[in-house]
Amino acid sequence: MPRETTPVIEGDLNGIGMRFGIVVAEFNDFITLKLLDGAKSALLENGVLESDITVAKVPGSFEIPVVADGMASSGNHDAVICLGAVIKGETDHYEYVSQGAAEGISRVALDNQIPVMFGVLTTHNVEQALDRCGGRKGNEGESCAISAIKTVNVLNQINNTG
Ligand code: INI
Repeated sequence: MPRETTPVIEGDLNGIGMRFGIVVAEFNDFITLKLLDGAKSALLENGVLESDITVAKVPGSFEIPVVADGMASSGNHDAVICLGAVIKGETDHYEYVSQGAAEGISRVALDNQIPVMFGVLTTHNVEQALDRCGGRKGNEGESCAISAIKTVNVLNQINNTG
């Protein structure tokens, strides 16, 4: 008797025809603009058209979820990529901003049923953030863009639209 194979859905790295929203925080923009460069380059390298990328700037990471929700609910984007840099200071502010951003972003994804990527660095110091926006540890913006394309392709297969 022939063995059945288990169907596995895998998202490939083909972004042709996809539309993306990017929300980027201006706070710590010496980091976040590098995340934005990384995200845009990865989208363009994988077939996304420049005209299919919309960038929205917000003051800080705490404001990312509400604008990501606006983008996600507009129906104009296949996925939203959220970029920010929360760097630990001397007060508890860091905890509230990073928690608000993380919880808000995950809620936006589930409420709208589209991928909303968490590209908000939460680090103890500037050096750790620099390492992750094109330094020794790669570029989190680029990683998010790649993950976004793959996740859209997984969802498209599940919904049979891809
Ligand atoms: N916003 C950031 O994106 N990163 C930070 O490190 C940060 N710190 O440390 O304060 C930060 N604060 C601003 C915050 O996101 C809001 O813009 C502000 O609280 C107004 O809602």
